[in-house]
Amino acid sequence: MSKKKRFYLSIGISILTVCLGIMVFVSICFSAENDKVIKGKDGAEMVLIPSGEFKMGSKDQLPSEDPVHTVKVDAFYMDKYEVTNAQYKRFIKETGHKEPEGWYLVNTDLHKGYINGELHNGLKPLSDERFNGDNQPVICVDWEDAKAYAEWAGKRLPTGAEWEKAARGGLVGKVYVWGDDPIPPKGAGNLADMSTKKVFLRIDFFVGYDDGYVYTAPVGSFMPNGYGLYDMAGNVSEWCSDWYDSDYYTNPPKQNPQGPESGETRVVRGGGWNSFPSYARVGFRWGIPPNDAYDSQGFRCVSDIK
Ligand SMILES: [Ca+2]
Ligand SMILES: [Ca+2]
Repeated sequence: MSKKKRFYLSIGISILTVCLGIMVFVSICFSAENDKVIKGKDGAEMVLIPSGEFKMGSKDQLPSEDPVHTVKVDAFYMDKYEVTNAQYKRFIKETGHKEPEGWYLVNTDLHKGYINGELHNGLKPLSDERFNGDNQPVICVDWEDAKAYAEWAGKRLPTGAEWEKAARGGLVGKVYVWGDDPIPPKGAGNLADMSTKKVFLRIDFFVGYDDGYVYTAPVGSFMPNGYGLYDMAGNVSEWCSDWYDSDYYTNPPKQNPQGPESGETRVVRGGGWNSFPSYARVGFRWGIPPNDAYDSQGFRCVSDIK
């Protein structure tokens, strides 16, 4: 082979190698991009929440949120939206699981002031037109219902730490998922707002904010957070897997905390359509007995990286 031919051959091989390298790089990038969103067995879109440390808890709020501490959480997938009526109906159809039936505590401090002559005792969420749209979140599911759904879908409920990392969406030290502003920006979420106030006259609500929904809104109606998750503040509050202990943050595990070994109530996060504004704070956590069900209570699922 002449010197000239060898020269052109080596140029050709170099170009081919570079092209192959670019193709491999692009294909890796696309595959990583595709893996950021998957579909669960129940058809729900799930987004990748990356592994890493985050600051859990709130400063200058309630003792149960204090102290702010660093927690590392492994990567996981989380449902982009709260579980909907349509998804829950399919679960009922395929498993024979009982339909949710609502009831409402009227004489506790927690709910005092919410009632405007309207009791939700015996509410049938799947036939009540205020709540039964296919894309509205399922309500009145207790913790056992939520766990059973998650298992049917090949998923699980999030830990409190997973929920909070996901809800913060990469923001650090903020009071709400939208930032620190006590008046939520337009489209922040379905919260106890001026629309709710028109029906529930004594409700404690976000003054100066109107999202247009008295009850639950179709999931995904408002803006997503930094991880592409919807309704992490409001619409329905969400069950987590942990037992609740108000002192848990005094000595929490630094990596993938699972909550206390035992307890009487399970952790609930995020606040719902009728919650006190403080319940919508991203660091706020509280506990509800696992067999209680409310008209502002729902859930979403997570799954591990396979
Ligand atoms: Ca609202
Ligand atoms: Ca929610």
